[in-house]
Amino acid sequence: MMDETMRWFGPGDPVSLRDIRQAGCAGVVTALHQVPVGETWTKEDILERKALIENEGMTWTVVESLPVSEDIKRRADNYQLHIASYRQSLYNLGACGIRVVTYNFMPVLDWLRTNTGYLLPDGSKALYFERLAFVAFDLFLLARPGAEADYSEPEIAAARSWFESRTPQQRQQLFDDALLGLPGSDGRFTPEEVLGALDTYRGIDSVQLKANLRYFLQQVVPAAEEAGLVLAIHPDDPPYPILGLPRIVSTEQDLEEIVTGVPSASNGLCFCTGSLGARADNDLVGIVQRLGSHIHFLHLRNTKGDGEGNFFEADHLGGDADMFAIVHEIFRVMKARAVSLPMRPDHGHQMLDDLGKKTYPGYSCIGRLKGLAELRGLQYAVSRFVE
Ligand code: DNO
Repeated sequence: MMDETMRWFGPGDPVSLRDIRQAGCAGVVTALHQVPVGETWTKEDILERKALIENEGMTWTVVESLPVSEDIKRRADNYQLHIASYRQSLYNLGACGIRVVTYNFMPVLDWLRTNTGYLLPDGSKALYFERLAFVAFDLFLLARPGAEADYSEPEIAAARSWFESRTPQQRQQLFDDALLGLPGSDGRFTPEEVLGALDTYRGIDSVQLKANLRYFLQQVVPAAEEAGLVLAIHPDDPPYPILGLPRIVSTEQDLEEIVTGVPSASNGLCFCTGSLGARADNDLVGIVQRLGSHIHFLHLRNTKGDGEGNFFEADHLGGDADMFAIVHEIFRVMKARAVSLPMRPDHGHQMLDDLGKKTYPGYSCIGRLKGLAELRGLQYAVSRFVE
């Protein structure tokens, strides 16, 4: 069976470890969000977090994320210092018994949605990416210099009328949702901060960013090997360039280049069906078939797109991804490798009692519990007949 886990944002998370335990999880996915990016995670801090989890009868199965600093991604300023810290954090995590570390290499912003409270017909709420809202955000709220060049004339006109039909509150909501801080922090970016950060990527195209990722991996993969743990890179979300920034972990080819570029059992992938699945040209089942030996962590969720760049987060077994076929293929991989891969139900709808609670967008308890229960049923069924 897959190893069922849930993400926990630490002691400040309104979802408690007890909740996660009651959802039936044996494992927890968490990070030391309080440590500034670029600094070392000490053994003391790691052990303290580990003890909290173990006291609730679970294990700390995966670190998500050990964040990669912007300096490292740009290979500038303090990148060497940050890489040294990263290596040390890996040694410390390994010494404390952690075996899987997830990270991403998305410049400036992690995942991005234009609406974190998209109302579904039954009154529950989902995360939504609306193309026109995003274009309007880029052109009229962020007012990114040169942004017009990224869109066609009809698209700009449509975004303008979309924007003009919004109330000031709706515009503010779009702004807040799109610039939501990185997961695990309450911080929100200001437009000036974002524009300033975007500016630091001037001259860094996808070729350069790929070279920077490769350099980073050459530096940290040997440390991961020595520490006895595996790295799992998370794909871009959404999986294409945004705000003029390159994104290089979006397609099967990107994933393949990453694992073959620095070959090592410790240089692996986090297979996120929701992120990769937002691109119709990503063959999710095929990716598991062809790259399954490199997958160390699974994020299972589903998106529903309309073919025009808009998508919302659907039920875990609904949406565009064939979750049955994916889970079936994952079971084949686990059997061939004789491993149990950690998985978490990624995101969930805000529903029932959670509608009145403030939780991290996508990370309310009940929606994830529902997703996990559905995925659990699916995996029980699949495990009976996988050959
Ligand atoms: C979104 C998450 C991502 C993921 C990071 C990994 O909900 O899946 O934020 O944690 O990209 O580094």
